[in-house]
Amino acid sequence: MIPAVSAFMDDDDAGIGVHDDPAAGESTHAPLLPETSLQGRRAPARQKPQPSSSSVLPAIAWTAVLLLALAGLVSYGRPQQRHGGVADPMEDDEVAGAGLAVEVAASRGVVQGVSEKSAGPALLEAGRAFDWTKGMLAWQRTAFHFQPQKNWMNDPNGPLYYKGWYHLFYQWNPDAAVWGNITWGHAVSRDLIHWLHLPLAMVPDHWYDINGVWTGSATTLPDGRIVMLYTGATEEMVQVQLLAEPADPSDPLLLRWAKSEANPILVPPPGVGLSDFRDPTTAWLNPTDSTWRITIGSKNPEHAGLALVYKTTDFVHYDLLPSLLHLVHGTGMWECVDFYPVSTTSRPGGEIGLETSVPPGPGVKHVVKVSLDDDRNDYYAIGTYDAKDDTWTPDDAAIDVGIGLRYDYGRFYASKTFYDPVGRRRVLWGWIVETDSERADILKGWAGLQSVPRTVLMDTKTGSNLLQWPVVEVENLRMRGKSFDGLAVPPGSVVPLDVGKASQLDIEAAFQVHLDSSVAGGAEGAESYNCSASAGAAGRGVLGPFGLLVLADEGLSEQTAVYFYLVKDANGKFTTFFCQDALRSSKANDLDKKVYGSLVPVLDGENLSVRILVDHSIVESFAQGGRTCITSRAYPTKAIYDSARVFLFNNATNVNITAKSLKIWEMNSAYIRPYPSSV
Ligand code: DQQ
Repeated sequence: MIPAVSAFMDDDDAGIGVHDDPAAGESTHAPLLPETSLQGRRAPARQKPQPSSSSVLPAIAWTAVLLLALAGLVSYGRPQQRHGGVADPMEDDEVAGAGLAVEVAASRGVVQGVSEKSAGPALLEAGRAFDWTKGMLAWQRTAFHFQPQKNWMNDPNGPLYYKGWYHLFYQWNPDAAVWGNITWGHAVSRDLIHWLHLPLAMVPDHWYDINGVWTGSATTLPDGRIVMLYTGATEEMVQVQLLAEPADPSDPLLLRWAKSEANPILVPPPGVGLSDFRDPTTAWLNPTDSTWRITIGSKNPEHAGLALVYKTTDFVHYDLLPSLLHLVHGTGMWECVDFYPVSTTSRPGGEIGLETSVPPGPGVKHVVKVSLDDDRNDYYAIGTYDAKDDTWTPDDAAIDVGIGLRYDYGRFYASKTFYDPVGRRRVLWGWIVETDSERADILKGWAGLQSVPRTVLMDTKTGSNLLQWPVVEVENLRMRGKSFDGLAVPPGSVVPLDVGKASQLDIEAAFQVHLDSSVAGGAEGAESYNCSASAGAAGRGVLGPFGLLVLADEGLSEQTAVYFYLVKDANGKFTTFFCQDALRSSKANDLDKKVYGSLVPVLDGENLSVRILVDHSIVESFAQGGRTCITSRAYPTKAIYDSARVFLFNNATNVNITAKSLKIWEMNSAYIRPYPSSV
């Protein structure tokens, strides 16, 4: 399932050179709704919708979808004109907030029972507010990441596949570009890339969810029915669990949702805080008694994060089980818990994802993921699910959930997976927060992105981490590609790469590190480096940093660096770090700019490899086939539109690097438009 990063790494003898990639050029004309492909790299074959007696849309709805598709066909096949028609920043250099008092409210989340949701007013202290022009702000909107047409978006909710369509719901504020008034936005796709925005799925209209239709998950029952469980914030700001089902199961678009008469189906149990009880998971069948289980995150008075387990047969009545699925001291409130099986055996045709109810046993481990409210990062651990007592034990307690591995070492939160029965894969979405100020969000009129959907698999080579990789359909957006083979990057050098437009890119690079045995190892070894505490790409070490600069201007006054940094210890052992440096990503100061990153496992004989998706204000990076991932935001003021560039760099003092292979594709824009009736 994972596209082989090494597919083009074998041509050892390829000389230094730059050439257009002919295959890449073929995929310019990506599909429109309603089409799908799991092949990647090529425009998929056209596929008609397949209505069956149980899946026939009302005639009007189908007509509307087809009209929309036709309209899209006319406009597609060339990079989309976007950003409100602003083709060049210099066209629109009017200062966006000129003469406008932009009110930034104090924390709303905390008052309403969840934590603060965005970079707060602190970014505006001491007169840091930058004069963003309309052109700069318009450029920040992404081209192939899912985002609503306007306003605030946070967590992905209830992803599912139903009668030919992928459904994505999300936390949305219909009224403003800041968190609040939370409803469920809804969009559908044939291929996880191109989306139709649908009418709101659920709005706060009952006493039990009047303060917010919060996060939830979908379960597909064996007979095909969909059950949606979600959290409601009541009139009294109590967190309760709620049940909804499609009002018309024959509608593949699932336009209308019926909230259960039995709501609320769960209230906080004794001993659980009224605002510490949220985000029910997808249900799984316990094999010991063939009844359903769900888990819900919470915390105890000692500040341990924990996951409660409930048993149900009908999704209306529930029993709280005596044991917790898991608890970790000191981790605080667990939001958006996710729990799913992964296959630990490698298969000749490629690894596959597992459906949520696949029971524990040989070749199956279970992942627990939690979103830590304390630090707003998503942590996971791999372990064993004991179905007899509904408990889970991590493989390695030293990297237990909440204290060890993260899905992403940048900005990635409140994520959720679902099992895609068509692709036989587990797909992950995460909410990518803004790192600009709320003032800028209000000026630009939107805030929040979803990551590209990622397949999630066990890394059967290391046996100790997951692999995340953009779903293969992303490759259908690749247009003109360029290959650069065997480029030498000596210490202290910056190598420009002529790739044309550089705001929408898919980059795959493999580096050879020419290690000289005379390089002395440091006494502290791996302890001596920490991406976040370092000076980033500007800090020179013996064996790093080296990698790529994206969203850089010609003079390198703005740049986002994606890089490796090697450390050799006194015993000659190497440790590899993978980092992303946003410190110099923009000249503007009203931004939260950091260096992100962590260790990345590199096995004997492996090159260092990275895939980078650049999409305007987001840079998503995957090292070593997705063992370590970093997503950061960038809001350049100069490196935008035609001024965005890409460079290789090596800021190490004592190591020669060869970019053994490097491919860079310009990416088309995804087709993300409203469903006609929803405007
Ligand atoms: N977002 C939702 C909550 C969840 C939090 C509210 C995580 O249900 O815990 O918008 O970002």
